[in-house]
Amino acid sequence: MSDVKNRIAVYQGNITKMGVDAIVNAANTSLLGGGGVDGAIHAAAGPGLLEECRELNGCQVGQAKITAGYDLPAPYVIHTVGPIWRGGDKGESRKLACCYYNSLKLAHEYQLATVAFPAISTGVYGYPKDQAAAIAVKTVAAYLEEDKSILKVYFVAFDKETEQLYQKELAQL
Ligand code: AR6
Repeated sequence: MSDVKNRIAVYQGNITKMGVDAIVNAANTSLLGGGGVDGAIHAAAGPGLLEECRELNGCQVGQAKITAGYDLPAPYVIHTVGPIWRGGDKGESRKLACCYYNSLKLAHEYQLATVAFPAISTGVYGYPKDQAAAIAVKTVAAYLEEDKSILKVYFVAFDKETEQLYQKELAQL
């Protein structure tokens, strides 16, 4: 796991500033924008992003779609839709893991080497932050073990608590 650990980093800050090949957006099924990180990404990318999203016909929970990054430093945005937390017995953990897995699969298909994730579902969608961090780190680590073409994954935490949760999970790898 040591190689995988070296390919994962935790950042606290604003994902729209990340100069990586792709940033991941925690979108909703319409892909037509919203609040939280979705709103921040659309605001920073400019109107071209929404225009391209209109052509995508939405996205299902756990799936991922890709667009250009427009005015963002990142040339691509991978849009994924996290599950809404409904108590934990409605397949939420599997759906959240799918978000990470399918986003990385898409990055691989586009030959992208560096990807930054926000803490999907942990804002408006109410997923418990500790459980979400565990799923995020474990799913990404397992993926990186199998796919050497992705060189680095950044977990971008907006708040200190989330950053510490990621650090704790990373230490356990
Ligand atoms: N950079 C990094 N992380 C951020 C940023 C940012 N600029 N802004 C917020 N976060 P949320 P969800 C963190 O609510 O729970 C939208 O309206 C935030 O602190 O953005 O998946 C969509 O359109 C939290 O830790 O996404 C959907 O309708 C994390 O990003 C719905 O919200 C996710 O919070 C999706 O809800």
